[in-house]
Amino acid sequence: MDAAPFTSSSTFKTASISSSSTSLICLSKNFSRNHLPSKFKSRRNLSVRASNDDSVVTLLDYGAGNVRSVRNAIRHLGFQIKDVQTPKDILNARRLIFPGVGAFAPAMDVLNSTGMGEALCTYIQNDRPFLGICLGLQLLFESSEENGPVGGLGLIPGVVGRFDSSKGFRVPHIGWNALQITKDSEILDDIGNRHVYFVHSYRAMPSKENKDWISSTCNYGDEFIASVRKGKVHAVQFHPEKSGDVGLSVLRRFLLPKSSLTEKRTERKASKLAKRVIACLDVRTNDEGDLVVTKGDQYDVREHAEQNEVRNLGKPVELAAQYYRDGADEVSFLNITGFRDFPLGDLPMLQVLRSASENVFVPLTVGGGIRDFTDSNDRYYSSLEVASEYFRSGADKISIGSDAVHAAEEYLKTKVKTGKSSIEQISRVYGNQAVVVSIDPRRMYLNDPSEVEFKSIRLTKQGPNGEEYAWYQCTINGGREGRPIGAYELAKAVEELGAGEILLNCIDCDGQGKGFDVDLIKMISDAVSIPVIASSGAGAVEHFTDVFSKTNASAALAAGIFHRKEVPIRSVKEHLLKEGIEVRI
Ligand code: 1PR
Repeated sequence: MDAAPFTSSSTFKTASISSSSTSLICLSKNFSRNHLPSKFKSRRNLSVRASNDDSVVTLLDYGAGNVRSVRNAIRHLGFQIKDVQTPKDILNARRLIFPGVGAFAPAMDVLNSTGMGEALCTYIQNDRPFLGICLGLQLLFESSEENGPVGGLGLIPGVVGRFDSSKGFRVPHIGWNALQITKDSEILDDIGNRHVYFVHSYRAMPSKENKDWISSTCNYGDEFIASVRKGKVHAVQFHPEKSGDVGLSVLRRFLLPKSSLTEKRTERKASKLAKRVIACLDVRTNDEGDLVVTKGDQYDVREHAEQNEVRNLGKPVELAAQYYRDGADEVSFLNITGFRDFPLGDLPMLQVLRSASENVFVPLTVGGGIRDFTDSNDRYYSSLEVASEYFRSGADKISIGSDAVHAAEEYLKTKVKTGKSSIEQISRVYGNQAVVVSIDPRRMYLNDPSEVEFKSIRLTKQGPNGEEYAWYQCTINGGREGRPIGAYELAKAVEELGAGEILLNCIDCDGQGKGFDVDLIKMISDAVSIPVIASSGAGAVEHFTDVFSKTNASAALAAGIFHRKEVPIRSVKEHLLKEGIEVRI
């Protein structure tokens, strides 16, 4: 798994992707510099010849999706990129970065069918500078349980397995963790006790057979391998390109190994997963035709003055960069009129994403209008195509609103997973960690839970007429239409369909600044085993402590308080830390 698909942007146009995968065991358990498997010896005489240009980084992008952020990070550090076109480019690389994306089996298929796997093995065997990222680490192992068992490159002993969600840990593992550094790794020297960003459902485990490879581990239910290093060969399970400054320093240390960058690592105990603080930008075109960040009051984004204009709180790219600098753990863009406009026609929105991803090195989510669509020329676009364009433009995750409600209703009616819903299509290709479902529920008060067929809860604060219960009705089209499905039923259904995360809004609380709807967030975060992002209503730092201490939310998202500069992100995090809640600083 671990992000992104096989799209038309494939660098290796000739690679055929089949469902079967052949194992490419290139090195046995005893990795040695002089041993090359006979399978490869007989096929080609591969020799490694490094190119001389110091400013060039060779990138192995086998076309499985969004490596734009890796490209952006490399360029940001002042390097140029040479894309691998043939196996020879791998052998001739001066330094090679392999940001594995997509699922294990199709990745191995591409490596096998293009000869890239063989070249990779030779390159690594010759101790040439290599950095694998995420799946780029997992592929070095003998095999993976993902879509398998499937054979890997076999350089490192061990099997890549799935996290065990039965232990109460949410899978995918999404978010920021500190590492337990076990040996000098050069590239990790600046990390110390700072957090790095992970997003994966599969992981490799330490064993005595692979002990000499491991440079750091991380604890998430199990202790898993966070990075490996042998000689000049490095690989990390986390995403340096999405880990803010600390991640950029990992890349810089790989690209400039001799640089005398400061700060040596400090020992620390492995941390828990940090709670995330997310800045959200609701984006739409205003009446002058400019794309602006707006903010609703219970989803009403128009000023209540005579002109009735769309509230304009700033420019999307500038605000995203600002929030990144301020310490946001993620930035979300919601194209709030996407339900009526066709997002691929919304070129400014795609441009916003492209520009933002050049300077924002934490995860970017984009939502709005992700659904199947037929344009005025009768050209049909699948939701997968729409999402792919967002991914290519720099999104790490996409968020589905209205279409997820339709899919869940259909699924609950038929109990059949057709494989055709946007959630299923996109998660199948990009992995479920890339698919967020955004829920826009409205509180419906009840005197008695038996009044509705949907799950209701006893409220901590009674309704306006003394009601003690409520159910949460899902809406579509930006809260304009209520649907016959509750937030609880929707959350459970979309998890089954393959969503990897839930963004849980609440129309009643949106823009009110009176705190999150803790009752709702507790109900949903207890019901599913995927991460839940609490949203709507933040007005003070205490509201974040409240939601994290009373619910199982993995992240909290806010918009208005950040846009109006009422509470800086830093103050939120300092407060959480003071209250003993782990966050990334
Ligand atoms: O239905 O797939 O096209 O997706 C549309 C997306 O746009 C959905 O994610 C939906 O939540 C969002 N959306 C649609 N209309 C509005 C609106 O405000 N009129 N915004 C809207 C939803 C809610 C939050 C907001 C939090 C925090 N915005 O994202 O940022 O409530 O606000 P606060 O901290 O100020 O309280 P589709």
